[in-house]
Amino acid sequence: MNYGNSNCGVKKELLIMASVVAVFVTGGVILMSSGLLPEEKAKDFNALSNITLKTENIVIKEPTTGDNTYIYAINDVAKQAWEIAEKDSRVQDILAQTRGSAVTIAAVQPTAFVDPGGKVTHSGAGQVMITANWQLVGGRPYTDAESFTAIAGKQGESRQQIWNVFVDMDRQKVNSIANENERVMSNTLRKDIVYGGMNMYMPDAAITQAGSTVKWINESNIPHNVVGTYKTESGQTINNIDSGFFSRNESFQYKFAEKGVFEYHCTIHSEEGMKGTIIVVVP
Ligand SMILES: [Cu+2]
Repeated sequence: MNYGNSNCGVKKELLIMASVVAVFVTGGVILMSSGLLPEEKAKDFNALSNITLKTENIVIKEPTTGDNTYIYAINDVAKQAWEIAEKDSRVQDILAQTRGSAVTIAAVQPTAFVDPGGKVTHSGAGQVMITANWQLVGGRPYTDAESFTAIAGKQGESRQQIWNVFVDMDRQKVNSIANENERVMSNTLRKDIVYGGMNMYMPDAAITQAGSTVKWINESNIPHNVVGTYKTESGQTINNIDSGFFSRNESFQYKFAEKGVFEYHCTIHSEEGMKGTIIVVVP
């Protein structure tokens, strides 16, 4: 699992945002020292330019053998939202129901803000997304990566179920849980082809031979990307791969020259578990 990267992606965006905020703050300070009348100062005052987002991307649980659940929070207040949610019996029922699937739990709200004095503020609304992903090949659960050759020609089915858990941070309880319609993507599997849909890759893991070119095809109406690190057998990083975003019917391809493992995700849908693995073996 290479979720470290997905978090880095988010951090990078926030870093850019923080720099933009920093520029605004600096601008404000210059205005204040330029001898403007109080009314003029007030006109230029923008509360939003004085705060910055606080994000830590805390990993709460990494997937282990026998429990493919990944839990993370975007900051320590969102982490508390998860701690409240996990005590709720309805949430516990969902987790019992999704056992055996790849589950991603993302505590995405509240957003925390830091003012120039270092004070952290946040809203009282917490949100935790629970996403379960599972795939079938030829009608059977697809749990271990198989070679593209073995699965080619068979019917692949990728299913995704999402629950949004809304948490009242002040009252320390779950307010409501919204269950989205199950998403299904199905297609005939092909050698060295990975389908990208809403919001999953199929097959999510597959084995190819060194020297092969694997192609990702976007079959959904929204853009996706393929971002990750391709590591050789020795663990040496040989390439950071970033496809850029590609839209419906567009594709991205990459030639895997050496034995190794490529773990990747879509940066905008990783919280929904949109990730995959390509295992490269020597013929
Ligand atoms: Cu995506």
